[in-house]
Amino acid sequence: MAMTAVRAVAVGGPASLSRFRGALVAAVVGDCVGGEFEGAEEVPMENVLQHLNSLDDETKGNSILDYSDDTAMARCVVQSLLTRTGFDEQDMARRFAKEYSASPGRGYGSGVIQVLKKLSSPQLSDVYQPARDQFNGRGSFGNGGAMRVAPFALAFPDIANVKRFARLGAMLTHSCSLGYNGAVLQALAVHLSLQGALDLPQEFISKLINEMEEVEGDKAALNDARILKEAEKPFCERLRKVRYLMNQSKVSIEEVISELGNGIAALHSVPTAIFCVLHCLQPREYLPESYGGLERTIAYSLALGGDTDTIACMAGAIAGAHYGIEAIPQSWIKCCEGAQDADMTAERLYMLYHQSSKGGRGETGEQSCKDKSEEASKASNCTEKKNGAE
Ligand code: R7I
Ligand code: MG
Repeated sequence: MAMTAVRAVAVGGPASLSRFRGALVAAVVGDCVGGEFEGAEEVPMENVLQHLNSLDDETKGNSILDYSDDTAMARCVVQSLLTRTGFDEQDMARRFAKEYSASPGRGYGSGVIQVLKKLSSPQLSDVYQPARDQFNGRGSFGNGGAMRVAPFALAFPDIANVKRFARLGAMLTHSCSLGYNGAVLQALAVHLSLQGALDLPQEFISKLINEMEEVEGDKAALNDARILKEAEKPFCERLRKVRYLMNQSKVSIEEVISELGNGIAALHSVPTAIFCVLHCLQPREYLPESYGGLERTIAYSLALGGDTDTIACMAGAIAGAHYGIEAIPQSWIKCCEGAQDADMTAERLYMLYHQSSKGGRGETGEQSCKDKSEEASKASNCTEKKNGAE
């Protein structure tokens, strides 16, 4: 009880600046420190702790852990949202393409590279088309839309806008509902965490399930789930598993991997990241007592192996919005490329968010929302048609 009160003072109330900074910076830190174990099948906790301890080692000088495509694309999202004071698909697509051609070696998924190359063509009229062409016209179900989505939750105070723009932003590269709905789920988790919803974990997971019931109820999602032989409303199914696992007193890493996954599909990583945060709200005997919740979350995400940088990045964004910037060790921030930059841009997102929650967004922003709403239904119709034809 007393510990919660202390934390609440440090992090401030709902949507405090500390939470914005925490979300953006912890996402970068998760990406950078997670790179060490990406693709590993088994990661002993001992190795994770050794890696994290080495970040405190001043004798290593200025050695920096590079960020990967997760952060490279999230930075484009932030810059686009700030420059356009809202969502502008042309601008965001252009930034993704430009970033890829300037720095192609960031570990992009093999499929998405084709999309990014096509997005750089000046002849392209529909920026959603390259993503729709992926995987024989079904679109990618990878977690690339979800890994970069946190800034949407930090730009739009209204939950309907968070869902709408998270989906559209993801569809620029991931047009399969199992890809873009993963992004919607991740954005919802950051949105709720920013409001302080993780103070009541049972309600937090129930809210996510309720929201996703509606999100996954559309024709495109039901159709994709059927074609890909997944459960009806697959993210809801996974979130129920998260709820089951979070209520167990002991859960093995093997069980988490086999129930939730640790792979590059959004379905096998977004619910996993959410579980990492929920599981690490309490101290765990296999993690140092000196660790706070954010450090526990990052360490635990790494110990799952698989797509460690992206799972730690997504878990970091949710946990950072809960614990705030003060919970991230300075030594970790210093070691991660782009973490200090993220801290500075977080304040600008905070201002954009609070400006629009007061209704202060100008004409262009309002108009832009209406246009994007129309674009959303157009994009969703296309997906429905495409799937119907298969
Ligand atoms: O989703 P994406 O941007 O990146 C996924 C992960 C992230 O962790 C990145 O950081 C990177 O490390 O990889 O990349 P995509 O290329 O869209 O999807 C990733 C991979 O998922 C593809 O290369 C495919 O192997 C697989 N995949 C699919 N396979 C078959 N059918 C995605 N969608 C499909 C599909 O529909
Ligand atoms: Mg990754």
